[in-house]
Amino acid sequence: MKLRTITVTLAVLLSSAATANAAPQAAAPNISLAAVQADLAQLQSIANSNGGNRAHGKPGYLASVNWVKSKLDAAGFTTRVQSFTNSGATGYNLIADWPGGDANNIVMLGGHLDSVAAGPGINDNGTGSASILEVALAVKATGFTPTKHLRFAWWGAEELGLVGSTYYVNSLSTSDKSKIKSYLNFDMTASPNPGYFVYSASGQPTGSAALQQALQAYFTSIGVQTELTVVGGRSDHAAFARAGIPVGGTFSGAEGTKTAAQAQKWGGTSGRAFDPCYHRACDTSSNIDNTSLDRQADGIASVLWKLAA
Ligand code: DPN
Ligand code: ZN
Repeated sequence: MKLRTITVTLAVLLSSAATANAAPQAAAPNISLAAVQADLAQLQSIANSNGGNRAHGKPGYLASVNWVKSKLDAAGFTTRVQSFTNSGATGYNLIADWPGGDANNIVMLGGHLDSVAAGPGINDNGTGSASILEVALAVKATGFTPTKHLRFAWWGAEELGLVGSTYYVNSLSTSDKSKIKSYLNFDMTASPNPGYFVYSASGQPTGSAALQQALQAYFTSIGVQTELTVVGGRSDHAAFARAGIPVGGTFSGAEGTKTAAQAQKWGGTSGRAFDPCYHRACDTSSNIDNTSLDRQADGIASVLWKLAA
């Protein structure tokens, strides 16, 4: 981390020396692992006091929305709760806009905030939810003034079939959709036996080579190998891809088994699932690989700063 910070700082100094009159570009912040972990502990505690889950239609879901929203409101985001009905229950998407930037040129980050009914959903998807929350809060904390407009979203009822994200995309006009130039999805970023997967541009109707490459470049910069994966219709980026919006994302693996070659490059245990607690009661705050959690959160910030500066 330290060496990388020094290298980045040097690169920034050199590039600002080369372009003496250009405005300095802020380097992406290092997202605090402790802060992301504290958010996961909070989501676990919300599940504990609400029957053990944060599922669509259950009180733990709305409590999760209200908690994330309060942190964003306090930081100065413009938040909106969009409700919808599914399976006889009201669901909610939380959308947060950072004021300013080019409203016709939007970079959007999202992940689902609901768990399955079987458990608290901490890796799936407390991790993506907490990571984009801390990246959003870092926008405020660092005084980042992006050229592009930033929008963050926490989706409801993903586990029932991408319901919230699909509802959101369908609620947009053609013109609203065309303003979203990139959608990045983070669903499971700290699987206990982690892989480092980047959504393949060629696997999506509108997978974006630029987004794929930006995510790959971050992992290369920290010396971590990646593999491409085709997530297809398994997470919320699919709703955006179907609407023609360029999508990308990362994933640390679910029920799939880590191969010997993958254990060789990433560590962990071959012949074992990336997340043996996927969709189970044991997907708790203990079901997390902290190295993966830390790298992924920093990577989200790195890519956002590059895309939006
Ligand atoms: N859609 C995820 C879930 O919530 O169950 C699992 C998943 C995430 C699968 C990302 C593939 C990629
Ligand atoms: Zn998920």
